Amino acid sequence: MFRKILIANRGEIALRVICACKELGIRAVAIYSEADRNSLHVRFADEAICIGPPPTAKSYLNIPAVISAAEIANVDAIHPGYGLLSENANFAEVCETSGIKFIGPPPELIRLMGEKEKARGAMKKAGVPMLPGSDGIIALAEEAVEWARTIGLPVIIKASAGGGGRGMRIVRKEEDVIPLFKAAEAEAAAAFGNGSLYMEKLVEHPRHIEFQVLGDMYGNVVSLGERECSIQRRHQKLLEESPSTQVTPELRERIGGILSKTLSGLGYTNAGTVEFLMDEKRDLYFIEMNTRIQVEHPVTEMVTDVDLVKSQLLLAAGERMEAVLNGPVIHRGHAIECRINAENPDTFVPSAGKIKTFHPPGGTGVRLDTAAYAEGVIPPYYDSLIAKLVVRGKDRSEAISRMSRALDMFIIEGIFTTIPLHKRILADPDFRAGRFDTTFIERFLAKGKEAKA
Ligand code: MV4
Repeated sequence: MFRKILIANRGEIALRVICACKELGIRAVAIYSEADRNSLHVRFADEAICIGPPPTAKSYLNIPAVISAAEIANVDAIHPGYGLLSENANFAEVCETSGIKFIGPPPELIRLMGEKEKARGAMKKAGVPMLPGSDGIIALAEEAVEWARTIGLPVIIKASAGGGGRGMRIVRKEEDVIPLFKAAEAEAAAAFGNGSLYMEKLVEHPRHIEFQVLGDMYGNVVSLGERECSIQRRHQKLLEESPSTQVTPELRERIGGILSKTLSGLGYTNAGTVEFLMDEKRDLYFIEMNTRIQVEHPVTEMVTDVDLVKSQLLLAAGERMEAVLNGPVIHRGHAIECRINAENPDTFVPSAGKIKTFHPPGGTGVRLDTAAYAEGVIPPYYDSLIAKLVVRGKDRSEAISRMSRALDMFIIEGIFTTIPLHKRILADPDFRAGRFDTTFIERFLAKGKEAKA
């Protein structure tokens, strides 16, 4: 097992990794920017090293600074958390060449899954259900017209280097293919330094459902079931749950089986998330794979009782899957996570500053992952996620009641938070009935505006 690891992250996820280290008897080294001197990840780590000024480009994203800290602290491994350097294949490669284990899949797999159209090709070849689409990159706008005819309108043009919806265009009319292709190409080139595009059949009103996987170094890959992530605004998830009301045990088994076989064949190791769209016929189609631990991993932990971050550390150290999991993966009850952001709940404008009052909710079935505290300061430089409120109940109805009361008992004063928005979502009749897809939040917010006007 590792003796000491460096955590190349901040905020709640850095604390989450520290929890796993403490329980496994591993020493944790924090890195921090000048804005994070008083952060809890610095306080709870065994050692902490300041790596630079507040902007991420000069601190948490500065690979030479992170590697130097790892070398000075003499760590065995680096956990990248999510965001920041977590899906940077070059960083993973630099770690390995410096003799430091990168806690994640091999760099080649990070690179493969980062090229969305290559990931699609690899997963399709192995039998993962796929939407009709272009075979590979479309080099010219004229070829895009041919593909749109073959696939059938409406289609969606996507950036191969993409993510977060940038470089994406929906096309409904043939005459729009060329101009929208050119617009997507320019946007992708500007955003990612790579204008490569591919095309897929458009799924109208999709649900976003993702599967959690874990792999060991001996070819064993297991699926831990799905998370329903359709409640999103501008590609930022607001609330996630598990299980999905739309996934039957049979579907969960079938997709899980396909994923373990496919990812084992690709040599996948450590934690990963496979994203699918579900259409109105309840069929699932692969869209992309994330090679990191995700923000919403606690909902899977709550229903499976598997500690995913501990599992990451054990698997990266070479433990076998059967030693990491305590028997077969069982799904019990229902979990919901609300992402609490330091934002105005009506305008979504970030709200940095000092927290004056902080009262965390507790009680049966309630988990709070946060690095926030009373008198603590939320700096303006980073992601606005400040807490993840997660509940488990015996069923979806109990989880919803429990989340509502936990939100009522969560007090944060001094900054704006999205707590009031979550209270309203939990009270929505369509949400409560499980009647929603990725277009839910837009209608929900429009209703709210009308009510106020
Ligand atoms: C799609 C789609 C419909 N059809 N692909 C958006 C981000 C990117 N990761 C994938 N996305 C989508 N891909 C096909 N073929 C609709 C979306 C989409 C979406 C997906 C998941 C969650 C929220 C979304 C919001 C708008 C569009």
